[in-house]
Amino acid sequence: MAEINALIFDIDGTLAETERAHCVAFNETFAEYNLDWHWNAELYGELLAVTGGKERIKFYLDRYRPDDPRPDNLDAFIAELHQKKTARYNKMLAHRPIPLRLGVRRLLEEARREGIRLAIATTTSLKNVTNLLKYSIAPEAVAWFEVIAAGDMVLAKKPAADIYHYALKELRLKAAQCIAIEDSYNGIRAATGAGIPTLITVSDYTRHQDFTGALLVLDHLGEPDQPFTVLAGDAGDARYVDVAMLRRLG
Ligand code: XBP
Ligand code: MG
Repeated sequence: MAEINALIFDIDGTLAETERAHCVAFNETFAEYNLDWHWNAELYGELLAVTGGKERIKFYLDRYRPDDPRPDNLDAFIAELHQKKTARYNKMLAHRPIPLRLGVRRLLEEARREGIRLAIATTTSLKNVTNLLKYSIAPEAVAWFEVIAAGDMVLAKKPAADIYHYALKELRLKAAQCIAIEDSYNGIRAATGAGIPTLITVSDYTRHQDFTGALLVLDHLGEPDQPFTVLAGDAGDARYVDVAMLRRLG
């Protein structure tokens, strides 16, 4: 049995299926600026290979619009677009909260009862995290998380391990004392790159990605009456992820 001191959660795709709302917010912002860019679901799936909204816009321009004229200060223009996108996305979180994925609330609440520390490691912007926690969990849920490592707090986003190194430093824990919960190839590369054992719950966009090195790959965390399906690894007799199961895995 491993002693687990902290659970470090990814946000997008792991806590909630947020990417559809991100995509809508990007497209509405492009329309507001009269840009003839439109990211359909298939293209967005490809663009998710690049984490971080600003980085994703830059990648899109380089890959799909190489001949478009560029404003003088492209980075500043992208930053402005991204700020508008973030504002739109946060309005959506408030007006129509995105439900947590199956088993997330139960596991968070159990971890809190058991004295296991909670942290976030994500590429998305800090405001997106705090508002998701506030509107989708509870007004006070931001305080449940001792460390929120997000967005531009590090230079290199996932799959770089920087955001997980940052979270470990803030938690003052070693990688082996934590478990990361992720949904994507970029996420597992980042977490395991920092040496953190990682559990995967696949999401809408990531089901067919490579999760080599995961402790376990599941369709979701499960509930007592809605067991998970194991996609890779050995979950023993467990039917849903709880603290006892994580201790056995870790
Ligand atoms: C999530 C992301 C984020 C969001 C957009 O990846 O890639 O970029 O799509 O957020 P992960 P911002 O779940 O691996 O952290 O626009 O705020 O960057
Ligand atoms: Mg994710």
